[in-house]
Amino acid sequence: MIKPDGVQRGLVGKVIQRIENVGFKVIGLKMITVTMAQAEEQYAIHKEKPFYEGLLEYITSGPVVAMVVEGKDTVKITRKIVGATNPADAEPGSIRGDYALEIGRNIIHAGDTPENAIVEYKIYFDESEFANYSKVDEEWLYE
Ligand code: IDP
Ligand code: MG
Repeated sequence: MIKPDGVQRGLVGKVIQRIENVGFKVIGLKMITVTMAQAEEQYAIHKEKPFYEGLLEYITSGPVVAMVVEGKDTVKITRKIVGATNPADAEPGSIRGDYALEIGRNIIHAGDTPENAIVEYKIYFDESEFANYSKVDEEWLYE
């Protein structure tokens, strides 16, 4: 999910480009404004954290771009492309390392396990919305 700061800062194209670059297949994509109920569901594990209220305010503060992608080791590789939670610890070359300065304005959200990714996409997508297609580069991406 490209968070409200990513949208406001005009980084939607750049972020999606990085996800596409490695070869992932985008199967779901939409601009939405996260409701408070959806935000509470997405960030339920952080309910007791001191930053929780601010996090809900941030993620609901403007439109976001929600995206579902498919590929090999998608969660592991996406987390590397995204970079560490705190941009100060994120490597140059990662999205957060290249475009963000603060942990509370870190541009992008990504599921941290395959199980959580599924739980999270269900907040925003019905599986019937996913595009079912093959990409022409697949035979050169996968051995
Ligand atoms: P992640 O986004 O890298 O998975 P999480 O630890 O799951 O990181 O935290 C969720 C989001 O909560 C972060 O992306 C960030 O926006 C926000 N957050 C995490 N820790 C802090 C903090 O200490 N202060 C402010 N916001 C935080
Ligand atoms: Mg997380």
